[in-house]
Amino acid sequence: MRARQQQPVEGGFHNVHNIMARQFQKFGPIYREKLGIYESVNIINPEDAATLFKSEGMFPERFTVSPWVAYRDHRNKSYGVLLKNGEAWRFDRLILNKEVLSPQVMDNFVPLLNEVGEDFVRRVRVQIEKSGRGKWTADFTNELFRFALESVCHVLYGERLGLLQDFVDPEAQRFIDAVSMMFHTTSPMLYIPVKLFHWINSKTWQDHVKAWDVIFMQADKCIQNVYRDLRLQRKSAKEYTGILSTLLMQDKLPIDDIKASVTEMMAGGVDTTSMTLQWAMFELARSPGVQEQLRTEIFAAKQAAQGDMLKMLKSVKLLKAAIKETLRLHPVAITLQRYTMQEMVLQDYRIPAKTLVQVGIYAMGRDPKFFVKPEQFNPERWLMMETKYFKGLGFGFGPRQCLGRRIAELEMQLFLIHMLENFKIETKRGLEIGTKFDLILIPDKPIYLTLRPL
Ligand code: HEM
Ligand code: 2DC
Repeated sequence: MRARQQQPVEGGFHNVHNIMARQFQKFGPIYREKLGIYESVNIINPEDAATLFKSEGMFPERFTVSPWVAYRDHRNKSYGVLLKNGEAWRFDRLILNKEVLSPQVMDNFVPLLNEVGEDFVRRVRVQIEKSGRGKWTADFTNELFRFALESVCHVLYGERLGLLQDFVDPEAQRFIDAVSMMFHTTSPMLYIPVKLFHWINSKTWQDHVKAWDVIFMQADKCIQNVYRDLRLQRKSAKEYTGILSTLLMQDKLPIDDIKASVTEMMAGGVDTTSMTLQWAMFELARSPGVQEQLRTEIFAAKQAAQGDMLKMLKSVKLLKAAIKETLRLHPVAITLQRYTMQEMVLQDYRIPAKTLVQVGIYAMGRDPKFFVKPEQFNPERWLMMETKYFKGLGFGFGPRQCLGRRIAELEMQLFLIHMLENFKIETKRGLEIGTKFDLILIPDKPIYLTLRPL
């Protein structure tokens, strides 16, 4: 009997998030763990996360995903901010922050991302029309990959790839598949010296290299296009022409460093927002009441803003809370990690300097100690909660937090605004979807959703 019954917490690699949640139940809010050749101290309390992040200093370092570094060394490519550390990281990061994360540039992104959101709605309408059944039922994974890549490329390059049309450039689809393959082949090599895989020339390492090769080749094509247009002065100096061309014109960063970070952003912008949006739609389909509340808020905000999208975005509090709530239950990253800079005390334990500490944000988000009725999808909790102190950590924290955070947030807000304005999102009742660790956390089976015009 045991062999047939799938135990809720078992089965190694793809299940590390549940294993970690169980360890916290077993050992309490702090425990030590050996991960292959690495050791880490794992914590779950928001207060401990606060202690950790408040002492992180000017050059925070997270766990190094060594296969990603190994690929760049193998091909002799520069590291972007994702993989740099110390002074070199900070130098690049401060320049990038200005163009990617600062509030001043958000206004430039809104029209670009809005256009992509509107095109997605148009595409859904066409599909509904084609179906002849007044609705569209599908696994939206690839549709959302295309939406996310189209979005991030529009802000990076100031250009459309046309991924929401019927005919999609096979090269763009190859890029999308390569990013998923890159994540998928990372996890088996995560805690083992990559050199081992290298030496035995394992299939995993080969596939990993092939995936990054496709990613870098495609990104390079996009970058060259923008570079050429800039030299030929094809674009007027007035309009906003995207992150890359701004960085190129500034000439503060060497071109290889610009390329490295832009490639990381292009790759980092696909599976992250798309999976989060898929989870958000799934949760909204399961909570029609919440879905209707959001719709009401959106219609009211639209009325008040009179077509001014920037203004509208300022008054959709519940929608923003819904995205936070989605990331609480379905974070992209299972943990946040930092190497301690100085010695510190967590839960009465003395943690030496240079220790790898992981904040289990997946486990935290599902623990009743920190969230009342954690299993419930309840965006309002973020508007009422007595303390949100170090609980909303989906994008990380501090100077090393997600560089794409503001792009991701805007992209997801605009997507959901347009979708909820136009369609009802439905799913089969009682459908349970689990989570799978594939370096990032993703659904463990396809999610079928139905979109129906309002
Ligand atoms: C880093 C989450 C979307 C680019 C991170 C980190 C997290 C994260 C947790 C680590 C932060 C830390 O250690 O404190 C997410 C989530 C996303 C998302 C939940 C969407 C829902 C994006 C997008 C881009 C991006 C759209 C590209 C535009 C990056 C980069 C880093 C990073 C470059 C490394 C930054 C550094 O080391 O300085 N992300 N991310 N992410 N993310 Fe995102
Ligand atoms: C994976 O134990 C599990 O945003 C490890 O857009 C610890 C770890 C370290 C770094 C994390 C990684 C985990 C998950 C994926 C993250 C990554 C930092 C950035 C990356 C969270 C939790 C991600 C997805 C970036 C990826 C950009 C890349 C495609 C160029």
